[in-house]
Amino acid sequence: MAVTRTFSIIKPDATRRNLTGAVTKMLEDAGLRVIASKRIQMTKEQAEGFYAVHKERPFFGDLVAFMTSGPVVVQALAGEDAVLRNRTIMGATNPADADDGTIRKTFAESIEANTVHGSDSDENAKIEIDFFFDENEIVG
Ligand code: RTP
Ligand code: MG
Repeated sequence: MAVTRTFSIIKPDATRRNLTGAVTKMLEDAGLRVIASKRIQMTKEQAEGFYAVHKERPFFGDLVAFMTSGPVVVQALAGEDAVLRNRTIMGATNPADADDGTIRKTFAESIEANTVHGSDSDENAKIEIDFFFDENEIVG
């Protein structure tokens, strides 16, 4: 299987509870390697741009408010089949539906404050990594 990249966000509910290390450890234990990482305060414009695909959804305004409510940690991750590997360790969007042992089952507070984002395809992983990182910030 090929080593690929994905993009992850440790969301404000996690940074607020000082879970950056605990979440990152679960990603690493799942076979993912952090190849870029930075803690940022997302602007409203960044959050609206990043989640533009959801702009007609009823939860869009709340999602943008949540994602700008505190710091986030954006990361590029590498590993075998990284997108699927990350989605598996993250668990379902709604923590009530997430499998035991997943990040969201362990830490998420609600369907919105669900601790992590992960890209849903290789194509979106590249778009999302490029949204937050220059290539020279990524060290594989
Ligand atoms: P993500 O994009 O963050 O990895 O999560 P996902 O694919 O599992 O979920 P998606 O459908 O893409 O939704 C993006 C984020 O929007 C929030 N959300 N809120 N209130 C709601 O019904 C609702 N539904 C989704 C969550 O923060 C979700 O991760
Ligand atoms: Mg999504």
